[in-house]
Amino acid sequence: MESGETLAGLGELLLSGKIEVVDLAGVLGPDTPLLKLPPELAVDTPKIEIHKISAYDDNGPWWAWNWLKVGEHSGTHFDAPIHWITGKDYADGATDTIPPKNFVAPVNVIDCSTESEADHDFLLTADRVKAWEAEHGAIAPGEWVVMRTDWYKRSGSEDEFLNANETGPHTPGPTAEAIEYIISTGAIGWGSETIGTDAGQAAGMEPPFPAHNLMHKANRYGLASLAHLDRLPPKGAIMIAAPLKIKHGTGSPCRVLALVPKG
Ligand code: 23J
Ligand code: MN
Repeated sequence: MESGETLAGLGELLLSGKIEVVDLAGVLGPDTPLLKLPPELAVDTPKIEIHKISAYDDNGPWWAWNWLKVGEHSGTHFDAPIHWITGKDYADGATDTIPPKNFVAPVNVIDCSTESEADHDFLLTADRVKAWEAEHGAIAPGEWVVMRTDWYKRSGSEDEFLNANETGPHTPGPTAEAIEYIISTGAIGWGSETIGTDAGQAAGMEPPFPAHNLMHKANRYGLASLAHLDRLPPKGAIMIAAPLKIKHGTGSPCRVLALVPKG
């Protein structure tokens, strides 16, 4: 393929709508659901605040602008390798040091929506990932793998989204073996529609929080609280997920986009 011609063709397909830009982000604001950790273990990320500086008024007569209070791991967001202790020493593992070529990559979408509706603690296994590959094609090095659960449909209510009871949060996610297998394919990252990349009950897994522990140990990335994965094909979309270039940042809210062939 001649790259200049291919890119010009992409431009035409985008302008004509034959390639659609799908928004995979949720709204970032005071009502965005946030992770709640056991108080004996950890301090939580603070509630998001949007503060007005001016809105065409005495504080700025011709302009409107705000300032934000927002944790790195809020809403639809990117997990960098240094987020976890297992990835802390990667020089190219922070939001400001990850090679930008890794922010644009093909995405594999594993549909677990039926299972996740029937079982809120549904776990994606390595065998299930291999069965998906047998049906749709192999996961290639440098690609993303994301788990479609339709969980984003609950994001209007923090209680429904976190789905916690006296036994903790109940949300779908991957097993440690599934993550190990995904790493072995050379995939660049793992994404989910839930509050984090791990299942609700992942604190009790071995290792605890395997998506975080193992992916970041392998210098791979995470995406959490993705939306609208039901609008993507199993294969064939390109995902753009670029975190803010926060100095030594561990993650960042992210406007994740997908380029999807139409028709
Ligand atoms: C900190 C501690 C545990 C978890 C998380 C953060 C996340 O899910 C996150 O947003 O990276 S599970
Ligand atoms: Mn995170």
